[in-house]
Amino acid sequence: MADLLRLLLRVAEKAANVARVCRQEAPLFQLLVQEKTGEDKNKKFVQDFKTLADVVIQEMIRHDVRAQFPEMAGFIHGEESNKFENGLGESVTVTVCGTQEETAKLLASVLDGDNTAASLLARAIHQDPVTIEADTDGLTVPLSPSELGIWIDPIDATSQYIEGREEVLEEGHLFPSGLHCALVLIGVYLRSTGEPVMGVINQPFNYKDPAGGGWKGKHFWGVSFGGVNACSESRPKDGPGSGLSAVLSSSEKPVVKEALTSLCGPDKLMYASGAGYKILCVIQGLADVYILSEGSTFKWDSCAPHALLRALGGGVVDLAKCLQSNSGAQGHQTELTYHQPNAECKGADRWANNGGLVAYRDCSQLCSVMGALRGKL
Ligand code: 2IP
Ligand code: CA
Ligand code: CA
Repeated sequence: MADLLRLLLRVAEKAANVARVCRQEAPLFQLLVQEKTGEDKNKKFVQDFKTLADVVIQEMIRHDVRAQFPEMAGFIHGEESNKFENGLGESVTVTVCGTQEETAKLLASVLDGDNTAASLLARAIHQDPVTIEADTDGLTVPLSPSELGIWIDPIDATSQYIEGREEVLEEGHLFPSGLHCALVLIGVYLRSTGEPVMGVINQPFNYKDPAGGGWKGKHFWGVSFGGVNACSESRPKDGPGSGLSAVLSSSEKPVVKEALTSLCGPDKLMYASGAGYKILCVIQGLADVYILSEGSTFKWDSCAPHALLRALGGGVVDLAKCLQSNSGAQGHQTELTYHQPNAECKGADRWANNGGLVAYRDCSQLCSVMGALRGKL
């Protein structure tokens, strides 16, 4: 497991490099944006963007994991399909080739023959990233790659990534929107039960080097299985007597906003972009809970940050199931799982977290939220 973790940290850093390169090269970035259509469209947005960066990153992660762990090959899933239609209406299957030159050639066909852009991208894909230090010493988990599957969201909060507003982050503060909301999410689950056991999050735009070196990223990881819990983040300390704080999507239903305002008070209710970023806020203690009453997130959004929350003693539950269950909020039956599709749905919706969700660090806080929402939805 430590081997897999080290690989995922490395490949997530490569992914972050690709995401940065795509933004830095303005003409490249313009080329990359195209609209999603058909069943893969995330219903939530009138316009949802699929970028070549997304497709390329996902394929790169798939390629690197498959190379080191061939037994995982059929179990590396992600948000994107590897079919990309270029400006000429030609459909190209994006794959990462054995060499940088071959990859550049293939990408040039996607990019309508733009060799400069294709070479830039191929270089980022094949470049060795800086070594990522993770204190994984002594991390022994009795799981083999043949028991595991992977969910990838190559870039979460695409809209923020595309809009590209720059924020200077301050320690201990949640910033509602901006480039920092865009995250690379790689989650690992157990094929037999669907429980999330490992997660890697890379935030490609964490801060801008004041010396002009461009954007620098930050990474986070967690492992949680059978009594072993390890995480790059430590459990935030709760302030004395400070009340519950919550983060929501700005498009959340008024009834949920009202119930949470009563529970937390207006000052402790916050809004932020990005499903992954909101769960990261709970991991970092910038909010205590994240509540979403709609099925607008997917397995690839929640798997990685869910594993980190579990490593810290929290979790992510299915809100609808939790509201129905008589046993209260506790009990693992209501935690989100990652191995089974919604059989009645089509396209991306097969993997939607249909019942909504609540991300939490502390079970008693989850109970308070359920108490406030019961009978209201
Ligand atoms: C999106 C993204 C959005 C989120 C939505 C996700 O993923 O995280 O920000 O909506 O649920 O599916 P909101 O910001 O309102 O929570 P992607 O950007 O990968 O499509
Ligand atoms: Ca997403
Ligand atoms: Ca995405």
